[in-house]
Amino acid sequence: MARRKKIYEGKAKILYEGPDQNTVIQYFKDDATAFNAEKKAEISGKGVLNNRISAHLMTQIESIGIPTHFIKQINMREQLVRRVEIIPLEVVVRNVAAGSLCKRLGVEEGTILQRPLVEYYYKKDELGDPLISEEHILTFGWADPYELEEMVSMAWRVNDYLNGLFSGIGLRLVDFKLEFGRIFGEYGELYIVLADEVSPDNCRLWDAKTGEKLDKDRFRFDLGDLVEGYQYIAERLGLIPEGGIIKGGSINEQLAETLDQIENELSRERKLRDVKPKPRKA
Ligand code: AIR
Ligand code: ASP
Repeated sequence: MARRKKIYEGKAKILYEGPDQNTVIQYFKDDATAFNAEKKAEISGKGVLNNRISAHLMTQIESIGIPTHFIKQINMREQLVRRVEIIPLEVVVRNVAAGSLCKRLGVEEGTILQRPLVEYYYKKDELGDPLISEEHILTFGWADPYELEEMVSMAWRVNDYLNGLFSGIGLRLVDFKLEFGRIFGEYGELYIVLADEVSPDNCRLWDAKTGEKLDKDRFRFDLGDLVEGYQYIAERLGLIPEGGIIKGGSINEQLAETLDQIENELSRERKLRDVKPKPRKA
């Protein structure tokens, strides 16, 4: 552990060098931040739950043919991922109006959108991740037209897939944020893969029946215990038993590790898909 070289530390995760130059270890911290880190807290167990939920959702997404950076979960807090060059954009998909959309445009929270809305934000903490248009992305070269098309089509597919997955377990996928990365192949060919994490830190999830908010909005707006909401999501996904693995801030480590092992066995059988070269249009 001590010899590991830190590559980058973000608000919720740390990246360490992986066992080879094409991989990275992604460590999930317990830190929670909101409003560009104006609000901060350490929430015991958050990292463990996000690691687990994200590992599961990434594996599911990969299984429908969408390439991701995810390789495998290593332990309670860490996963092995492919080393990518992060595209400095946040791609947000919305099905129901909430959050900054309501604030910016005066739309009532809960309004069902006529069609999923895709938005882009420039990933730049100093500027508070501002909303941008396709024109900005192309003008400043943050992504080229091919990459943009690829990201949007992947975002739509992820949305369709996750909508079905969550509605099947009584949850409503309101919106979410994705990040993408570039991988360069042996011959300089380019692949765009889903990167970062897919977890309740980045998704708004409401209980379909009661409308209860189960995601990071609990922390942002003091709506209730964050771990309780995340555990509920993990329970519904079948990742942890009813009653959870975290009680009063302490984690049942033995149980968590056994569950990780089971999940890893399953994911070995699911066989991750190789990222196949996709020739760039000339
Ligand atoms: N998001 C955006 N920036 C950081 C995050 N996590 C996610 C939120 C929400 C969606 O993107 O978690 O699911 C839209 O956020 P907002 O604040 O623009 O309404
Ligand atoms: N995590 C981000 C921040 O600290 C945004 C958010 O999730 O609200 O600003």
